[in-house]
Amino acid sequence: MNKFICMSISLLLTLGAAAQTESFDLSSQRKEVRDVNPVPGRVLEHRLVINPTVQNMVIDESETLDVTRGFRLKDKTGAMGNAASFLKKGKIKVQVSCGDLKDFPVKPVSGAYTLSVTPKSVTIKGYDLRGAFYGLQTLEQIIASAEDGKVPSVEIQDYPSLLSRGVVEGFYGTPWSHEVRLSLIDFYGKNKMNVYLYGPKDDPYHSSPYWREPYPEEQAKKIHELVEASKRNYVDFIWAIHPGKDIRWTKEDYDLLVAKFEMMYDLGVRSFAIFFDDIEGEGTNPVRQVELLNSLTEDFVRAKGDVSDLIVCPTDYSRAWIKTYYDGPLPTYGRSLDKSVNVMYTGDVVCSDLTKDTMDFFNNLVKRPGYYWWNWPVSDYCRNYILQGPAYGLDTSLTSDDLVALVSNPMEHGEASKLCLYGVADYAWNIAAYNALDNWERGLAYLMPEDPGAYRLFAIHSTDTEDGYRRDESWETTTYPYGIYEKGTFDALKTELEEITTLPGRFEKNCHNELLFNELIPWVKQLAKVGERGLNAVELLEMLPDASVEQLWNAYAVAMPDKNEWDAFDLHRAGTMKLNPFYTNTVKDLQRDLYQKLTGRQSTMYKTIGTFGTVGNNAVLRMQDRNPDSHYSSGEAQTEGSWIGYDLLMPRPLNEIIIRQGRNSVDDCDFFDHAVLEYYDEDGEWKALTEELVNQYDITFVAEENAPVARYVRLRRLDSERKNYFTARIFDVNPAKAVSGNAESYKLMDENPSTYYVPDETLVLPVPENVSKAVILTKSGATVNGILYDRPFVEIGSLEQTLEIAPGAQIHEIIFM
Ligand code: 14T
Repeated sequence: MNKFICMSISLLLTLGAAAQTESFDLSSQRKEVRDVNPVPGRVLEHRLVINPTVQNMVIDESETLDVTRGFRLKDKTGAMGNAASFLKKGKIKVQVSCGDLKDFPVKPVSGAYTLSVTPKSVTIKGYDLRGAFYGLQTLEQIIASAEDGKVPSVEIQDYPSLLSRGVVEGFYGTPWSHEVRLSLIDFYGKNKMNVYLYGPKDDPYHSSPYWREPYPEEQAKKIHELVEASKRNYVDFIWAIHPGKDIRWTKEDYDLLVAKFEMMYDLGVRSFAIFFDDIEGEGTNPVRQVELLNSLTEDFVRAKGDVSDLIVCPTDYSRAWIKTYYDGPLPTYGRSLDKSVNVMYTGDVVCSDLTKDTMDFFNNLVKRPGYYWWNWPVSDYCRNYILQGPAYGLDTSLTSDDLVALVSNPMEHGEASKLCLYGVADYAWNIAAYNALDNWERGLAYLMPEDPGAYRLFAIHSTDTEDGYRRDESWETTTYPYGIYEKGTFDALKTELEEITTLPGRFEKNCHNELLFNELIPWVKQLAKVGERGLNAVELLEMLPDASVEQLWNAYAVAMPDKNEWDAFDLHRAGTMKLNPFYTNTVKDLQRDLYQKLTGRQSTMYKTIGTFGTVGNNAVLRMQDRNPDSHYSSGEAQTEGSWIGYDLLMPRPLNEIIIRQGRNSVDDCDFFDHAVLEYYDEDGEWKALTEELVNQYDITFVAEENAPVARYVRLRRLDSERKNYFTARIFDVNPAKAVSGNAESYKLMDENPSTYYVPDETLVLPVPENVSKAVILTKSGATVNGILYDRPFVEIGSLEQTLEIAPGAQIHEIIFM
């Protein structure tokens, strides 16, 4: 034994002493669902539903205004005609004016207003035109809350927590359509958001290759229309440029950039941003970036006089890679960037919670309060999900001293992002009062008033990303592990699953926003499928106490999804935290159980165990499929003591272990660059199978003679600076051998009924000696020795010298006994 092995073992003994009881403690691995922060807040009763939540409001229920009498607008601002068009013509006077609010307890900031509803009239006073406009938005919502045509008297004083609140269209993928953008701009106005930062990564005139070029006429016209729509909604349309991929720090490129800004100015744009995110090379030079921004502030912003302060997204936009030394990019910004320039920041990592700690860290470097870019509900890194959960992870003790702005980067599905933005708007307007759960409930009713229950039932099961920015999901649903059924246990779950299967029909009938419907429906349909599979799981669990192996396999196989169904699910994943795992876990345990009952032996359906919350996910199968093109990702950073491995279900000789770490074996960052392969021996200790492995993606262990026998194996990380995720393409223990010429045919006799193989030619298998029958577990039967067995569970009592299986059958396992 070399000294590295000795060292690693002694290290282990000290670290792991507590866990080394007689049997390895698996309780932490048995949790049904990984921990994520729960959604904060609680549902409230609202007489008036107003979003965003107003700062001060006093309702007097003893008096009411009869809104059916209609309204007559007295608009002293002269600018509210359009904004007040929701008022039905009639008698009640609505006076709107603008100006000083110093007699009221409101912050004197753009957007502040007061509103008074008495039994006779309505009065709105805005701090500015935006404030007057916001007063009208509040009034519209008050009128919509009328019961029997009446609303109570109410006094409101209102103003925003943050000066800038809104959206950055900053994702990769298909930019929003013009129609969706216009619909969103109206939504911003209604929800008192005042920023629309235009920066879709895949607009070539925003980024390379054409950031220097004018927009083609058709697109220029549309941008002008967006500017106009934004004005009507008191939204600042901010046009961003992303020049860093190929910018040269020359006078020529500077002039071209100014010329592009001039073109955008001519289209009506009055606010500008420069994004230096996701670039490498010359463009990242912070000294040059600062020179550019300072010059632009002088020569363009100040020279024009009617252009807003610039906004920059630095290359160091996330704490994960921010360099804090003196010459680092952000300290350089902090010292030399013009104080008027706002600096964007995404928090601790790319997609992360907004906290006091993270803002303090950033603000201290850039010497100004940051402009927060919240990477939620963006789904460009997980495009097969549609995120519909509550907006949470936003610290409600923050103030405008901590951040100047909050902009959310949404999904490429603009309409389906509104539910999340309803929360972002609420938080940014009134931080201290923000109640994530209550906001979400209100948002559902606002966006699908015809059937909020249907939207809710879909949304509550479509929130998490599995290995991205984790969000709580299905938090009201209880699922059950294998084998604990008692009569009555499943009633609530069954009822909910049944209701889920009806969702596509309910959306077709009740989701009258066609754009929203089109965005959601692929996921709604897949969730309905999850519901059907869940009902099958309930049925299997109910059968379990009394049914035979044959009956159970048949009931499972009949409903078993085929590959096409799983492929379709992978494109539109929903219910991934609880509902889908309920089915897949039930089925996995059933397969293990049936195999064991049939053969008296444990299957080779090893359980993945380890320190990562994702080891219970189905994604672990991607390192058990022998396919180097698919991989499992931990979805969370590795740390000291991270490990991943298998419970082999019983002590087995460890003949061969094959691991391929990373997404490739050359330069992937997501692997253990210092590790050791270990087994848990009968003395209750982890012992090394290899020496310490440094920078080794490909690990192959082959026992020489006397293979060690163990129930558990693992790859454990040793000392390392690495903070990346862990990924692996392959992690196999004692891989089974092919039984025919086709490599995939190992699945026929791998003692694993979850894998299957469909032979494409007649399969001839020698029958071993001393066996009296064969059981073939199939999806829908097979032709064996010329006889058609048309049930999934195929039992052959009288055996010849060979088994001849006709091609085309989906075969999960062949068992001789
Ligand atoms: F500018 C930034 F603040 C930012 O977040 N940039 C991109 C953004 O466009 C994208 O939508 C977002 C979410 O995927 O993350 C940033 O893009 C990344 C970040 C990464 F860490 C792209 C690849 C990465 F590896």
